[in-house]
Amino acid sequence: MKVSIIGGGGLVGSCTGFALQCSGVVSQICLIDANKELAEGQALDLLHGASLCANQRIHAGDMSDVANSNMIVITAGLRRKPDESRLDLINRNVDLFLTILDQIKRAGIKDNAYVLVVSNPVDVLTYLAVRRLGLPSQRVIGLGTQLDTIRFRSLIARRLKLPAQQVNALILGEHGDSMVPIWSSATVNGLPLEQFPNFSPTVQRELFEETKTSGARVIKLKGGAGFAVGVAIREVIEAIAQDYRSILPVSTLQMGKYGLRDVCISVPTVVGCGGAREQIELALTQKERMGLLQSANVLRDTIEKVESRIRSGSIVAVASTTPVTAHARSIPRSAWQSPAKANG
Ligand code: 2OP
Repeated sequence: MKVSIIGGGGLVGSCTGFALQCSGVVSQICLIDANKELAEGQALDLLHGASLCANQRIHAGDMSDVANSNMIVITAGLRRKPDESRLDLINRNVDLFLTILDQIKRAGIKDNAYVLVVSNPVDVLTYLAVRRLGLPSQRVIGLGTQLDTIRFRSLIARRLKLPAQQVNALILGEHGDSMVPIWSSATVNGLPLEQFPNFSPTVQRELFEETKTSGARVIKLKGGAGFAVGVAIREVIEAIAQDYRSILPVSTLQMGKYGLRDVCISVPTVVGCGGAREQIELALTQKERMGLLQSANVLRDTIEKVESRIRSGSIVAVASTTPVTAHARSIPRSAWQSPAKANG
């Protein structure tokens, strides 16, 4: 499997490359970036470790590499500021993302390729990719709450002094402020988490808050996520490459499960050969189900605003052959937010 990482010179993209190298599952890793020299440096640094990791072809490339790629990972985009929500980021990232989508189409993506969207706000950008790339929707997947879920499990393990790999707990919904913790099915090696010592409603609240703010905290401390998001991406790619049919909380176009349609959001999804093979409707508590619906409403609302901006021509893909720049024209938030909210 040839994996091309658009934004591969950056922190998320290069950590993804390293995670794929350490797992040895894919045969080729290509790093594409607006900053060509950075991509070359990251690829060379990875290559230097090949003799201890895996027999892979690792190199920097450009958008022409998309044409024979089996998996295209899009991590390019501007990072949030510590106090900025992922949805706030959309007014800075959409036209950059549309430019990337148009460049992928111009390069000629394979009909049986997969696209994994990581750039934020990932659910909205995944929806745009589904609608604009012309691939079957199952082959366009957003990282969604996969990263939030592994953070959630790791933080639960640390707080309750449990083995991290035996903690099973899900975050569903938006990869953002409206994400939903699914405590009702949380277990430790099959045993209900809520029966464990030191587990309490206060611990629940604190752990979820810590999970929800993890992205912003990492941005504040070190500028942005890298290691955890890299392994989160690797798990999705491995599930496809090996047809594991893993059940992962990734963002895909909803077809009716949980009453959700025409929105990309994270629900438990069987991921394997073909991409998102099936969405699984879990029995959720009333509170969890309401949280998921609310999350979908937040995303639908933003998608509608973005689509009307695209239709009005205020968000345009920069149709250019020059490499994607990482600095997109901003759309004044007030331009697409209702006046009442604009002062919010
Ligand atoms: C995060 O939560 C990059 O959105 C990603 O860190």
